[in-house]
Amino acid sequence: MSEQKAFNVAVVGITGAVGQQIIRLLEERNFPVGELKLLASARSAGKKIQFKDREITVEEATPDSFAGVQIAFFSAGGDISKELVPAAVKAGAVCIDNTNAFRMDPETPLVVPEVNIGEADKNKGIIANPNCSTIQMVATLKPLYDRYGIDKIIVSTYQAVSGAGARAIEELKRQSTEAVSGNPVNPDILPVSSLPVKHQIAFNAIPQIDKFLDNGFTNEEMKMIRETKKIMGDESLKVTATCVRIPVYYGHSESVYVELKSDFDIEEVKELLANSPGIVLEDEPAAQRYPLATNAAGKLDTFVGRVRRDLENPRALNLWIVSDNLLKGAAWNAVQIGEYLVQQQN
Ligand code: NAP
Ligand code: 3JN
Repeated sequence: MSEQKAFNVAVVGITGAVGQQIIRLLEERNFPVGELKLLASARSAGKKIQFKDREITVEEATPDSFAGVQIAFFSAGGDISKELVPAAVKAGAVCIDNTNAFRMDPETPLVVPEVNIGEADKNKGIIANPNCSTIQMVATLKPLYDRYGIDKIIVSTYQAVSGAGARAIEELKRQSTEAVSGNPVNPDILPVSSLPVKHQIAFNAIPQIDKFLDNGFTNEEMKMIRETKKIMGDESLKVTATCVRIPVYYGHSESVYVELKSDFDIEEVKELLANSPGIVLEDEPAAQRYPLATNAAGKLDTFVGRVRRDLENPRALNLWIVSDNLLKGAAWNAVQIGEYLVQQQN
């Protein structure tokens, strides 16, 4: 970003997988940071973190942490957001919240910049960042929604372990070594839920992300269903989801079947996707070129390929969508919203 008025910024959850990406992006994007508060739990208080030429000491996040803060990024879990976001708003900050705490609150905009950045203008101090799996799907489907209308979406996800935090990344490393060396594999973290039952993630696929709800869907699946409707501003949209954890470190992949409301030309669909902001079309079956988590990791864009008309329903498409879950799925979407706020005030 070019030189602009500086903003006092706080990052809550700075020591986590998402918080680390947020600070890296603030640095790389030359976000106009004035004072910077780096906050985490009491366990991390006193740790030193480098931001550009400053060495900043991590402080425990408390309701008193936000005096003078103008923009606060939250990624320390829903309970911390429920407790501290209201205090930050009271202190005058606009909070960009990566958690589930306020996403479905009718007063809180749920924003994916490529889809509905204008909603951010309606904020009353909180802007919610959607779930990672939702973000990459709606960012890709929005141009199709605008051009053809969408009736139904059926999505199956293949989600990286980093979506479950820094400890889940370590778990996959440890289990992979245990399995390859022929030792017993000891599951400890996944699936994340309050039950003590854990499953092996190395060389496996776990069809559960987050806890089960009474309707048989998991919380992650219900987030995708509800958030997609809210972001698209269309409660009539039919959405169903199956969310699966796979042994990949970074990058969520999604197989998406989408029924459009009008006829389409498949080449026009590809052109539309290729020309959409934040979307990269990678679709050359003859060259075996399509999106891969290993290629998407570390990138800000969302990648789409395997674009093909359904054989049974001529108004339906099948797509393969991949993005870095910690970047576009969390930190980058949040920093993009931050950049928009900065732009609006300059
Ligand atoms: P993580 O790697 O486990 O990091 C958790 C962070 O929260 C750490 O900085 C931790 O600080 C901090 N924290 C924990 N308890 C705290 C407390 N009592 N007070 C203040 N800070 C506390 O998890 P992550 O992957 O970064 O995810 C963090 C949160 O971001 C998730 O819970 C979720 O709500 C959100 N998230 C959103 C998406 C998305 O799809 N948009 C994706 C992933 C995560 P310590 O190091 O001091 O414990
Ligand atoms: O597991 C994943 O791949 C994504 C996880 C996201 C997540 C993890 C813990 C809490 C969320 C989220 O952003 O939906 C939350 C939350 O809702 O706060």
